[in-house]
Amino acid sequence: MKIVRHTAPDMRQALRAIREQLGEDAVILSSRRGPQGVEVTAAVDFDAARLDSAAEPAELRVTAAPAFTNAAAPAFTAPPGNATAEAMGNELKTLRRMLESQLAQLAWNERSRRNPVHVELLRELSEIGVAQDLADHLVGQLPAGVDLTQGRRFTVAGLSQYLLVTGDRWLDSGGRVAFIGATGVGKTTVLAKLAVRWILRHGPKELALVASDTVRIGAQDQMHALGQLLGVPVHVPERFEALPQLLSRLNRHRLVLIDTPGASVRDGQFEARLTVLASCAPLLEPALVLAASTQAGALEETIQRCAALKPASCLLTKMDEAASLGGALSALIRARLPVSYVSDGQRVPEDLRPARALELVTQAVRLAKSSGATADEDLLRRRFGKLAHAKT
Ligand SMILES: Nc1nc2c(ncn2[C@@H]2O[C@H](COP(=O)(O)OP(=O)(O)OP(=O)(O)O)[C@@H](O)[C@H]2O)c(=O)[nH]1
Ligand SMILES: [Mg+2]
Repeated sequence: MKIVRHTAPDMRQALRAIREQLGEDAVILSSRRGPQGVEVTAAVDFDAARLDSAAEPAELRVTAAPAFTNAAAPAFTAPPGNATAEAMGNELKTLRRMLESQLAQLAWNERSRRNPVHVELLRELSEIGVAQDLADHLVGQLPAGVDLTQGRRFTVAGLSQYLLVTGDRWLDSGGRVAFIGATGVGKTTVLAKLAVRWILRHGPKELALVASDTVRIGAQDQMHALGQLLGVPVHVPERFEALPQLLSRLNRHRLVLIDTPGASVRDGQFEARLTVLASCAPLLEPALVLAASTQAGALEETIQRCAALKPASCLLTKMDEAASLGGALSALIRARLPVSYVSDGQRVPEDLRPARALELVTQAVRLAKSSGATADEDLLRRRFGKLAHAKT
């Protein structure tokens, strides 16, 4: 392997000099601007075996790390005479990306060789939908020398330890809960399920319902019909902004369930309502309602946009519609947001249960198995190889 470094007034001249010295198979390793122009490091004839060589100077080992084959390497071609600075910039970006990808591949191959159990577990966690940083963290915590079966147990136990749950506390001892979330996620349905269950356990006396959704047509009728059916009062604030005054009058009820209007979390109105809810802080407990069938990225956005409200917990709905659960669980773990209840169907009150961490994680594993999810090998290499490379 031969590595050279050239400084020239501009990239074109540097590349030409490298081609003349190393030939068409030269591979650009890095480039940077300096006081004398552009400094380009290039190499030819990589030798992968040298990567482990301790005798090689550290700096050289680092630059030599991308031992990619010539077939995979970008062919070295001199830029056309009229190439603009932008085109050159783009070419460099492409080269950089290719280089990073090769580094990731190397790191992944090395990891597979040294620790096949870790690699298999990372693959399985990806199939479950667990976020890459969390998967890497879990695998990084494994005791040395565990086999695959033990490793699986450790990662499942680790996931369920990180996943927080609240227990059945609203139905046990009451609370003042406002259900907040995007449109159609199941806010009113979980409210109805909890109301019915409370009555079955404690009777209707100490329960009050608040219908603050004055936005959606039929939302008020829905709440009044529920109140009538259960024999409990339904309170309606004059305007959403009057919610704090209304709540301060409802202090003899042990459980107050507050329905709020759904909206896109990017909607300005949603944000304005969050401000009102935040002003009710000591009078209510905000609970996010998140549909497990929603894409993990969208869940993360909802959690992030509602963070100022400091929700104490969330409810996971539409579990029965979710194709994968790992992404949702990762988002909750990352946000340290405890789950109170999970809903897995439309039936009131049957399809609701208090969240249990191990049960949720086991369900995520089962779902991945039954859907036959397979991790994309190339994606794994890029994700975990990149991460491993970044750590070196
Ligand atoms: N499959 C399934 N459907 C559910 C679940 N929870 C609620 N739904 C259904 O989802 C639809 C919307 O439920 P709602 O409770 O009205 O949702 P919402 O969040 O109050 O909706 P908006 O008030 O319009 O924002 C209804 O058809 C519910 O029956 C669930 O866990 N699984
Ligand atoms: Mg509703």
